[in-house]
Amino acid sequence: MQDESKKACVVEAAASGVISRYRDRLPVGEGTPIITLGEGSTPLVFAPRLSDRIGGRVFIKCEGLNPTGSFKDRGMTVAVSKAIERGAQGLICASTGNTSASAAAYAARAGIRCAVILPAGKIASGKLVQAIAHGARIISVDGNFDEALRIVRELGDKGEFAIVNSINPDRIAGQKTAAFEVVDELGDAPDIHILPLGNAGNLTAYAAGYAEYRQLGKARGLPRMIGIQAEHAAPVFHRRVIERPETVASAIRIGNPAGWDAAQRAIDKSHGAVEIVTDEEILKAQSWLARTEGIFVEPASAAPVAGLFRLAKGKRSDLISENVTIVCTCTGHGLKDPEIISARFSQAAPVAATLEAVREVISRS
Ligand code: AN7
Repeated sequence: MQDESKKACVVEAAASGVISRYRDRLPVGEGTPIITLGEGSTPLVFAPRLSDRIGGRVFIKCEGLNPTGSFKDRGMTVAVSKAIERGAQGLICASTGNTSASAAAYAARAGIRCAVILPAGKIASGKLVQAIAHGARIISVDGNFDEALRIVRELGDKGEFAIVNSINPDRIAGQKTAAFEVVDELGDAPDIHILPLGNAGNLTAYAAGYAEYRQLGKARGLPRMIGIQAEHAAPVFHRRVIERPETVASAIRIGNPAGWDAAQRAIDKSHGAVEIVTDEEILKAQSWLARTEGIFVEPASAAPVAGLFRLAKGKRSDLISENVTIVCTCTGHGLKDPEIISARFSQAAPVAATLEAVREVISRS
């Protein structure tokens, strides 16, 4: 009985999600069981004030609106479907938080186990709560993400556990669908695509998606791919491994990205760039975007917005002009990391529950 209800779920849900939408461009076949939570088809929102401020036409790809609140779900639906097809009984990943949240949810959906290896004390609370809620086995290590990923690599795809980090090519395949969506919506590729750079999978995925669509004649050009790193977690920018990366944007607190070479090639090929921003700029951009455009994203996702502010002022400002279309991927939802905001906010003492008292407080502000 239980098995039947599970099957019914899989079939029903396959009507939505990135595999259903872009099946012919993804490595799935007739026999692949589709594990989906309806990911993808996220809003591409025009940002009028951001456009004004930097002098181009800026759109935000709101990837925080995926089922688990980040872009990871696009790759996870493909990686988990393929893992199930190959007979995996469980998933394993290292994570700065979002991959583990996504893996935990898709494992639950598939009815298999999930083990996540996390840098102790460095995971935003919302992401940790997701892994717990979905029933993942959580292993905190006394080390950073790079060390956690090394352990996962050493464990390997042995036994029945499939690795679902972005070193798994099925993840990248799924994530390229975000570029398809951008072109499908804008009618062409943008001039610039800017996004955070952490383990350096997503930038490569977008570049692959744009290249594929150009080959199909759906886009005329390829955007410059611009990756943004946090000042003290910027191995690609500095061209060296950072042993102890630090940033308030815990999602991209990575010192030795697994996708480094591929991302660098994609950046070079597109005449793009890697830039850095400070933690202070990240938090300012996060707050600005929330208050000015109504879009609340996690700190890592505010990094490209901070990067745009820098770009518009700095020596590459020639890249931006009125007719330039820019897509900025905001990779994860602001609710993932509530402490970042709540730490800077102190709730005033309650007032009497009377009209006068409330009026008095409103008139003060
Ligand atoms: C919100 O979850 O690496 O450059 O383990 O969560 O493709 O790694 C997350 C990365 C950007 C960087 N924005 O993307 C993980 C993890 C958010 C993220 C990135 C991450 P990549």
